[in-house]
Amino acid sequence: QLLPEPDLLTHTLLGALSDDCSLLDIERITQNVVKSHLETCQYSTEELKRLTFNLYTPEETRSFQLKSAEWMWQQCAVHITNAIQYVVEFAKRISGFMDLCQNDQIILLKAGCLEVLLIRMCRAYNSTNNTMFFDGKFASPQLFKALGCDDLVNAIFELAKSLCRLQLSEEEMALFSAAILLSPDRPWLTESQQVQKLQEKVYLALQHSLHMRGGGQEKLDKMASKLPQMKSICNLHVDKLEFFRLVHPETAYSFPPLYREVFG
Ligand code: CLR
Repeated sequence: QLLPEPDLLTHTLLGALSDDCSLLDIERITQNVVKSHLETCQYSTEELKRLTFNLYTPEETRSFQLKSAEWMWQQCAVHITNAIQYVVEFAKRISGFMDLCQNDQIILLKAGCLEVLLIRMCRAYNSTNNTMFFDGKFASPQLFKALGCDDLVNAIFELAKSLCRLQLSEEEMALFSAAILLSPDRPWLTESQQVQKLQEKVYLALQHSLHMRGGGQEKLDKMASKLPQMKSICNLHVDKLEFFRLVHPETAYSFPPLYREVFG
């Protein structure tokens, strides 16, 4: 065993960084990130809970399935764009993010916003009936059939299911989202050092938060183990979009500009 015990590692990390990241800093960061998350998460948990039994009927589901691929893609692109705007607002409210140069802000958002969306998605997912909140009601994966990308849709629902099993608190979700957004290894960053410093602090805050609730390191490992799944969904989405653009260039051209900019 080359690595020290997880607790020891946490301790060492906390110790090593204590100069520029005290417990007080960690608490401040946690509060800032959680507040930013709650202010920008689009739907409150109460709201989503209240709507749990608002399901698309089989008839409604069928009528979605009979729509054209163009129409369905357009709808989804609009909803995703709307959700991205909230992620941008989340990023802007994370202290330190706006101090980065604009170039880096854009790189981080372009590279990370879908991943953040995928984390947020588990709030909008109901694992008891495998449905997702979509345009006011809960939808099954079959509803998205017209898109012609069952593999992507199924992968998204699978991820939602497995993230749900982790039973992340809003605090854990918020810090996990911020840590992913602040990834210093995104290509073309100009000040990745500064991004890394921010990520380290958020990561410490996440570790601290998990530590407080017990079973910390194990949960952190489980969260980290979802990253490859998230990456492959992002890649699959880009592939599907590229193919769609080839077949329906005029529809793809009328997608919301922000969607085209982020994924184009
Ligand atoms: C994710 C959490 C956000 C709100 C939100 C908005 C749009 C939703 C998305 C959530 C979940 C996934 C979703 C998407 C619209 C279309 C997409 C339902 C709930 C489905 C899976 C279809 C994928 C389409 C591909 C073309 C990408 O706060």
